[in-house]
Amino acid sequence: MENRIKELTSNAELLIANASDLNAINEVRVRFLGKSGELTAVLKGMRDVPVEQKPMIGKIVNEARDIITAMVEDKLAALTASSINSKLQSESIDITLSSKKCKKGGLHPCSIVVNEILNIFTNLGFQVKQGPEVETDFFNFQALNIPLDHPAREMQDTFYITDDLLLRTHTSPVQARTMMDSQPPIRIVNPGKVYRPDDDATHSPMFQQIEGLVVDKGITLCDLKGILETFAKTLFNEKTKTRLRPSFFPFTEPSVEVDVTCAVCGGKGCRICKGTGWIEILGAGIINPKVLDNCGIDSTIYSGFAFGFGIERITMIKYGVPDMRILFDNDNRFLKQFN
Ligand code: 2U9
Repeated sequence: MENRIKELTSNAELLIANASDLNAINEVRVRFLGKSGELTAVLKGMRDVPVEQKPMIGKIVNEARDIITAMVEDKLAALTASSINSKLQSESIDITLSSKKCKKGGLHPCSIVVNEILNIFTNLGFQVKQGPEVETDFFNFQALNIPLDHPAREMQDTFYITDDLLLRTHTSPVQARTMMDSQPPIRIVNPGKVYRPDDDATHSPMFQQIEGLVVDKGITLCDLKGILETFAKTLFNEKTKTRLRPSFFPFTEPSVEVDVTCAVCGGKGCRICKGTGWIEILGAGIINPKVLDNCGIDSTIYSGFAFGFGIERITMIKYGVPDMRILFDNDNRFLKQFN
């Protein structure tokens, strides 16, 4: 019995030493220590050992089991460590490799212009307000004194959703809503998308506007001129001059169109300003008292001015873009010039 145990231990030692992977060492463990293993069989045979030899043989069997168990565990630990190491080596990432160059995005030129303009007006004390793009006939037309027979209300000039709902044709409804919600003093600018069924080199069915509105006691055309002069000098350059020409809008009276000296030629006349030295940038005027009354503001106490311009048009003037459609193509060769 004693010899059998010694032989078994040295067999196990040899097999453990030769086990080259986790599967092999597991097989050795099962072969000697498993339920039907060789050492387990010896342990089971203890019942046939004469009583006086049992303590001695029992001790040898237990020692053999402890030795084999320890050898299996050591080998298991060594094989696990070496398998982790080789995995770490084969799967290692070379962090010194330089990465692929990532192209940086940038703002669309119209967004650059919107941000610049909002910055100018917020520095002058205006608040930025936005509103819905789907509007009611009331806020888009009636409140603004645009009569039922006005051409802007025709099917071919407005995108109608129902008889009463439409895609707003200007951001003026946001101003009408603000006047209905609050009392003067009001100083707001309203950026946003507007929609009209036009599509050519200077018109797009969707374009962006910024409109502004000031309502308070004693507001005159001089306040409008002062604000717009400051605006034009900041947006273009300090030398920019401004002139007002008479015009007509149902929501303002008097109404004006505002020209600035051409930023490209400085007013001498060039291709951009068609030789005139002047470029029209926006429309404006003193708010028609009917509009103030329609929107719940007493026109006998308050007066105000309003102005509006198209962002794409300002962007084209500022950067000399010849065709509005270029602004909507999103051709990267064009866009990357701005970043
Ligand atoms: C209210 C009262 C008055 C806003 C105004 C203009 C003049 C104007 C056009 C310029 C080119 C629109 O982008 S464009 O097509 N806008 O000429 N807009 S005064 O007047 C208002 C607005 C709201 C309650």
